[in-house]
Amino acid sequence: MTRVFVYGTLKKGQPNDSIMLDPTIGTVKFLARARTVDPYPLVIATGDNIPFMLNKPNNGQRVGGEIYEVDDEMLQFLDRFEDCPEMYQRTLVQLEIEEWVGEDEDKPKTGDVIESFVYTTTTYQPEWLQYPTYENYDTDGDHGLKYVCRDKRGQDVQ
Ligand code: PCA
Repeated sequence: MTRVFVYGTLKKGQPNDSIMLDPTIGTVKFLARARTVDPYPLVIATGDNIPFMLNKPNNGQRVGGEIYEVDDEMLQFLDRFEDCPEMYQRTLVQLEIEEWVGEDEDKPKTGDVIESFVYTTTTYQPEWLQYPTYENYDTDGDHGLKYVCRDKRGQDVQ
């Protein structure tokens, strides 16, 4: 099992959350809500309004999200879904626990720091560094940049 921190469309209530809830893909356990220890720029970019956490720590804001434990099947699915390593790279990040909901015996406490994988990118356009940054991604936020869901042939599906 592997820990993955999600901060974008995979979070609960966001456009791709059904992936994390689909038992036919793999096994997933929701562990905690958390926030990155270091600030990172979380921007919304491309014509499809895709959220990206840029791999440029100490810029932007501390990013909020959810930590899951996933099996190898789900991890492989997520790597393909996130077009890793071309579009995103799966890197390690330090996270401060806000609320642990997992059942573990010696479960971390609020304020503890743990490490997890996260999909960040280094392959961004330089101008993305000028874009507004967000603490908590929401496709329906005031920014008006709603995520565009497309299938593999580029057709809008919503
Ligand atoms: N999906 C991944 C990375 C950005 C995105 O939309 C996530 O939710 O963490």
